[in-house]
Amino acid sequence: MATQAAEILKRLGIESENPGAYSDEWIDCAGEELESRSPIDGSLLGTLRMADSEDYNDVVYKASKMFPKWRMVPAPQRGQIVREIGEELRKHKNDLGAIVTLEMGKILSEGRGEVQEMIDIADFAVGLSRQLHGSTMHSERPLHRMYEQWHPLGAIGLITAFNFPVAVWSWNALIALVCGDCVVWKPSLKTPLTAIATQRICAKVLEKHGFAGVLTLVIGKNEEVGERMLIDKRLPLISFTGSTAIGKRVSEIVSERLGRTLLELGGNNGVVAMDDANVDMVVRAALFGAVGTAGQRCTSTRRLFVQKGIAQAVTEKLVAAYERLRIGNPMESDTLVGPLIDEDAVKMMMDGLDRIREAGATVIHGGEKIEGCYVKPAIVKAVAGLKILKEEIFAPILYIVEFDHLQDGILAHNNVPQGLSSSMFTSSVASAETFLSHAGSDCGIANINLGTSGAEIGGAFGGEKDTGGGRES
Ligand code: UN1
Repeated sequence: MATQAAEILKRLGIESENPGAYSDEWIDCAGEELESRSPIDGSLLGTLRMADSEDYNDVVYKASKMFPKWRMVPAPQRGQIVREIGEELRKHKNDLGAIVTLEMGKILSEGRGEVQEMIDIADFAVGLSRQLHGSTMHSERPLHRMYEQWHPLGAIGLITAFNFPVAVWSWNALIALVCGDCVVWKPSLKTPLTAIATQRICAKVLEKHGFAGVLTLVIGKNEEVGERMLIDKRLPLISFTGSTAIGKRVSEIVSERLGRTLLELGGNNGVVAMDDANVDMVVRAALFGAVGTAGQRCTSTRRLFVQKGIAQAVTEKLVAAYERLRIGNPMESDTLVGPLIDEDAVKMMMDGLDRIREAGATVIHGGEKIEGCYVKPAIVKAVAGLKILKEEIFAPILYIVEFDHLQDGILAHNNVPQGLSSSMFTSSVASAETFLSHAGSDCGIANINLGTSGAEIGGAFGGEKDTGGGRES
């Protein structure tokens, strides 16, 4: 793998040592050194020097200084620049997708899929750049005209997570760009090289047009960067993807200064499978939803509620499908499950399984450590109402819970603090409509006969309750 990785990194301009921030040019930062190691085999992909608080200040200063200039560019022209960014991303799709896989560990088709999402959102943003409509209304005052117009906010702060190191950036950044905002990006410290590679590709386009500083990057520790962003009045909006616990803190601190937040926090997504569902479809969707991205999506399926009549068939088929899972190197095309992000994540999963057993649920398949960051995805048999079901464990653990009637299924499904994504499998229009109605799923996203994971460009992405209520893309 070493030579393959080296070639990909080189083509993306990643060196063995890299600068950790970009304001309107790359900055040789003064912070600590950070190593990026692949979860695939622990190999060192590269190092970088992180930003300290002065580097951070420099980045925000440049982005804020660029804002008055950028906001005056007509939106359709901003859109043309985003179109060029999309074209550059098309050219680098395979390499950028591969670096996502090397650094984050998701399988190659998912790594490339993420870059495809960036390309799609670029296209979407180009269209939007000619459609930043506002309404006009009749005034009650004579000879008076009244209309709404959307204005840019400023430089916005964007804090992204390791599990979608590039797609979520693009959902926010490329839309921000057509709206006339600048972007200060703090990526996860677990995927810094992916961020540097993305920044290299996209900043070049802006530099060419004289707009260096519209998209900026600052990689640094929470104390030096993350915490400063929250209190920084120069960043009127903070978009944050991550855990509910940290998201609450983000919300509190940013609201304290009357800033705005866009939060995309924990999910604990459930599928409700009715007796009249297509069993094979349920099995396929639950499998992909639970083990895809090794269970590290905020949209991963974590709870499968099955009506009594098909419970046994679904369980048996699912166990059989788990037995055939190909777990291994995510760079190889026949692998379905790659490693978890790091050994801490493995430990978190094992601790989670211990607590699940203590709570009285039964692990009926998998759940073992393999080696390094690799694990066997687990299936757990549980009963509705168990407290641990309310917790998001960020690992491939799927609960199967039986229920009797539609209403019991929906109640059990909604009985968690989180509210991101949900699905029902049924052939009954009445059941489907109930699930989609306000008497049904309480999540931001509700699907019928389709799994919980996966986001589609242009459909507002986000959740209710402890997921934070924000909408992206
Ligand atoms: C998807 O399921 O395709 O952290 C998108 C996450 C989300 C993105 C999920 N922010 O998993």
